[in-house]
Amino acid sequence: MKNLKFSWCGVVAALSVCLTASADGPSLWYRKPADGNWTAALPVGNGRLGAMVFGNTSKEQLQLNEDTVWEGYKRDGANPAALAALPEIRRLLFADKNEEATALAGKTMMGIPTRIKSYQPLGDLWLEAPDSGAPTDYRRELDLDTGIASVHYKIGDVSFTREVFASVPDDVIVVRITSDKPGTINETLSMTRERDAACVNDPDATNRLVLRGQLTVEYAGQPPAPGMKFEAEVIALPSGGKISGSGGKLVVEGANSLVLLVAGATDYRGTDPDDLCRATLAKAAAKSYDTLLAAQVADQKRLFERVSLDLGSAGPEVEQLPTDERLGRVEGGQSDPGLLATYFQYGRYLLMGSSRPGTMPANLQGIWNDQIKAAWNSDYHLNINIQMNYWPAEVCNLAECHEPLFDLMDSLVGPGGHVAQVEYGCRGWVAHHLTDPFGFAGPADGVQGIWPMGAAWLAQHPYEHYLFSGDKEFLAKRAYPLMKGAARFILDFLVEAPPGTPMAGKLVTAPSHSPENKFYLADGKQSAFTYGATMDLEIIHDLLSNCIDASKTLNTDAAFREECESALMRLAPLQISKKDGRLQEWIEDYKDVDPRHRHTSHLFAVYPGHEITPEGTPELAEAAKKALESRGNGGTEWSKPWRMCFWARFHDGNRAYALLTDEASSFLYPNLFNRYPPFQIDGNLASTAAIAEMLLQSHMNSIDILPALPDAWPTGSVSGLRARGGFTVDMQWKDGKLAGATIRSSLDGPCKVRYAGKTVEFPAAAGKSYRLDGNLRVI
Ligand code: FUC
Repeated sequence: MKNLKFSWCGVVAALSVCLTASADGPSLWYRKPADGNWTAALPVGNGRLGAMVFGNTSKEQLQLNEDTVWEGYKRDGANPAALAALPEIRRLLFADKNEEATALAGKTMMGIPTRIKSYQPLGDLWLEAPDSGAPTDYRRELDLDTGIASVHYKIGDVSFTREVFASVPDDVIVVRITSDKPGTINETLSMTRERDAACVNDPDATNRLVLRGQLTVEYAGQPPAPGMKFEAEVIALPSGGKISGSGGKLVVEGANSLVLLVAGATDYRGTDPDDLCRATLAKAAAKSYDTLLAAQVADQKRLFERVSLDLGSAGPEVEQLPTDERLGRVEGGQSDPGLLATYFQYGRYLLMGSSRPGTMPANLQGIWNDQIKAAWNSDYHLNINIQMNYWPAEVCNLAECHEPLFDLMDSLVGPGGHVAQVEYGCRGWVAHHLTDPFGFAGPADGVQGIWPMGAAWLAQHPYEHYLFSGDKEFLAKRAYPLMKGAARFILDFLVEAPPGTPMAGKLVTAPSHSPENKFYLADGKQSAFTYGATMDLEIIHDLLSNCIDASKTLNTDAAFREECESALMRLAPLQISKKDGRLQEWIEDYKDVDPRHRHTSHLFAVYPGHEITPEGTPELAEAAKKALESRGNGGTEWSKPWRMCFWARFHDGNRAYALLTDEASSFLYPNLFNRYPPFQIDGNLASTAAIAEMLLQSHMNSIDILPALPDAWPTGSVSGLRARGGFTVDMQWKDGKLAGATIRSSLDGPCKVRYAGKTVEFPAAAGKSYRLDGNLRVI
């Protein structure tokens, strides 16, 4: 048996302690361990591999995730009974026979299987030190700027430091334990998983542990089938002392320091997970800790430091408090702009940690999940949640983190095309309200899942990616084909509302839902199933307009463009209620079952769309505002940031801020994860997007500076936000007024800037910066 080799450099290792001992940039920190509370543990992630670090001193837990550990196998879900039933379902819906339509659709249209399965944890890594007394001087921290979670404490007169990071460049989780007295590190390592895996010692290497397993897939009504094979491997690299291994454990005794490298993999992409883990670990183990650390820190800073935010301070005393105590103050109604700025940056950190080029997209919990059957399967929900996850990607200068979403879309084109044909007789590709990594594109989770707008909404994302970057090659090769396929489905799917209905002769969707809300029909019966829900019309307006613009930019597809134009002209118009002036959620003025429902789907056209704006469509904007008012300030952890975005688009920073304080005071766990409950990452990520939207907007062919600055942030600055058209914007403000802004352009083209009723326009050149004063004079 041999130990895997690891090169060590004490000098640079000492330097690394300095790097992480106390964070200069935004960080979360605590005076106590997470104590078994998963939502107090601190997340690290490289987009693919993640760990929740509990910070316990005698029995440390790293709860591990790998982003392809999912129960399931390839299935698109198409139901062959759907197509024959579709005309009758439509007829029933147009005749107000919603109950009968629901029953028939439930029998014929639901995906096979009718539900998807859960994303699951990889396992747990445990580090047990002999209990030699209570720790003192305890501090644990997550430095967002370096991505390092650290724990510092003393036992007696020995100081211990543990550092953990998930490296993108080396694709491993790295743990290092050091102390200030030689020979004091004693740890017993093991790995466990609730089911389907066992931990063994590697017969070829004394210092390697392997947690190996395979899932069983149990779709309802199907025989159990073998599922994903997965593996987590750890190698222990002590300096000094001795190491031994048996019974699925490694024992390190009397070491001066200890480095652990953790790899994780599945056979999702067809490669044996054991081969993947070994190859990754061999490469990482050939590097010194300081080389791994330096690569990690450089990579993290490269993305993270693109944006900085200062919203003011509650004073040095508050700034020095641990994160949970600051959260406690906010929960008690006190303001803390510094904590809100950290919360903003934490959203960027979480997106960086759960979505990097080549990984799966961020699911409902990013990549961090400790449950075998997670809430909503920790899946990809396409009727709001995954889109929210990506709202901060462009504006908050993390455009490359957007890429996994486009990969997911690519993977759905084939299965979604099959479902489009089999269920609807349409060309193009469709997705419904949720999906998984196995190409599931059919309706799931009951009739509310018959919402064939998933692809159409997703298609907004690659186009936005293009609008921010101006990358025409991306538009031609990736974005436009995805958009065109989604639009192709919609063009085939739209039907003329029949005579006798209020929109007779206009194009509508049928069947349709306004996610996941219900209304009363004239006969007093409730329904969620409908035709032509407002959100469908708004998504379609967005998609077809984007296709028209993109085809012009690319100078292609004149015939398809005309088809889009003609469908847009014939699309049923948005409706304002004659009863109360609200933008209607449904094509007919139905009464809501729950007027305070958590979804605000009919306001898609305000955000993330922009068909409705106070300047461009004042009447609709007024109606949308009334609809928003009547929805109230309640809702779930993700409802509020969406509402923040609406208020930002309505230029009401104080209303947006009120919701933000509500979110921070009532919907955060100690580790600042958003609390549904349980944890859902969409609220974190959408809050980050909403804060950005309060400071900068660019959906009106202009850069709108401080469009919704709340009174609570009179003085502050932000740098590095992105605006559509290839711009990066820095701004400073004082006493509630713009002090100055710098706009950097990466493209040649016109630049129009607006602030407080003033407008300036100038031709911008690629690579040039423009400095503006508080009156928008270019200086
Ligand atoms: C949507 C929401 C729920 C929840 C789920 C994951 O269906 O309506 O509130 O967030 O996604």
